[in-house]
Amino acid sequence: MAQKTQVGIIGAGPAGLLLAHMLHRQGIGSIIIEAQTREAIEGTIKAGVLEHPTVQLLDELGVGERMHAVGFEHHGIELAFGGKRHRIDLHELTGGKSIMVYPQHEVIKDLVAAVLANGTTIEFGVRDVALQGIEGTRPSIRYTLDGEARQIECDFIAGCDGFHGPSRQAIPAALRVEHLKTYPCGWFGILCEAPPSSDELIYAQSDRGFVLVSTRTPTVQRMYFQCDPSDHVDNWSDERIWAEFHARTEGSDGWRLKEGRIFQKGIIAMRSFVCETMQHGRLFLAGDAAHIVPPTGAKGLNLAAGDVVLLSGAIVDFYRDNSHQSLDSYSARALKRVWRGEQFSWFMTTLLHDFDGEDTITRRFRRAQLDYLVSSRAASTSLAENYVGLPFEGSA
Ligand code: RFL
Ligand code: PHB
Repeated sequence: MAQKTQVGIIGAGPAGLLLAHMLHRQGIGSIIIEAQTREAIEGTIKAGVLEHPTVQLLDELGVGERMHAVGFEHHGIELAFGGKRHRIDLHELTGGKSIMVYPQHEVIKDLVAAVLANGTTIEFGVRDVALQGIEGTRPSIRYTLDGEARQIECDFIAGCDGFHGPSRQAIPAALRVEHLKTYPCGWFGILCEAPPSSDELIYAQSDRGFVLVSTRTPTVQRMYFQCDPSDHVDNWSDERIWAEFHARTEGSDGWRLKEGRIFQKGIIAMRSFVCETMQHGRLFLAGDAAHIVPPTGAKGLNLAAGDVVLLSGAIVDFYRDNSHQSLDSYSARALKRVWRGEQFSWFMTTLLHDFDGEDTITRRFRRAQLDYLVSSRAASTSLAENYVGLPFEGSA
């Protein structure tokens, strides 16, 4: 079976869904194909923090209602080190900006509902996806659904299929420069039934390694501690997990993390990756398909949103003015914001994690940088403006 549309979108993550919705609002048709089921994408626990520009974008697109109703706007974060907690007042330092703690799977639910409501087709559970003819003017995507061979013929393909998807590989290897850094640590993430331990996120550095205290709802908390990436969740009883969290977070002020029943555990790898270029012929990559960051800066989903703003704008320009100009410069423009987010994520990761075998001078440098960050307004402001998110290109 062959279908025709203007933009064929591979992947119903934040990037693919946002793109379909933005294109629809400009009268441009698309079809999304997704490898997983709707239940799976709406239930996978991932990101928690939305930057100020992402929140604004979701509002502009009319999909921000539930986010404001059940998400939490935070005006600051805390950096904990040397037994003390230090507040970074994001709101004051950035002229009134903030971040939103709202889980990625809730964003996905909002976007899937909006995209289906506007009449866009999402085909879930596809297999054997192959991109064809991207160097010509009429590319196509072949795939199977329930064993039946299918095809989408389109003007453009948007590769929004995450780090492991096939789109990036469709760019000839000789035309791709891939930059990769693997960190010698992972994050052990838990979800637990407990009240919040803090009104704001805590990024804690200690000699035993990093801890992040985040939240989901008034009764569900999200927390992470730095671990060996090759460790296994079965090695960690609930008791051992809590002992590790306490040992890494307790300081001189008597503050103590609140415990609760742990109902989800997982280990996450930490990588920085960028693919240059993000486009080839009629194929355009967006989001994790082209770049990933370690989660310490809370940037991945937000970088995906920035890509989609540029890509949808370029596609709109093409249909409105018959101009290739914005499309041709998509990768170069997108990569500027991507590299900023990549550098910030690396900075936050190396600032807050301890790595085995480090020399003592590196540890002292880290402490000097942390002291500077919390004592200099200039340094705090730089952290704050990156954390709340730099403006998307072309937006205020
Ligand atoms: P996604 O979300 O990976 O979506 C890609 C989609 O493509 C589908 N797919 C295919 N579909 C069809 N055919 C194929 N052959 C396919 N292969 C794959 C997949 O099933 C999937 O549905 O990429 P996208 O849209 O680029 O979005 C990126 C974000 O998901 C990611 O960057 C964030 O989750 C990163 N991240 C965070 N980002 C933030 O902005 N703020 C945060 O606070 C934050 N915290 C995090 C995070 C990621 C984490 N993990 C789990 C890696 C915390 C964690 C723990
Ligand atoms: C989360 O709540 O999952 C979260 C928050 C901040 C980060 C990463 C993840 O930097």
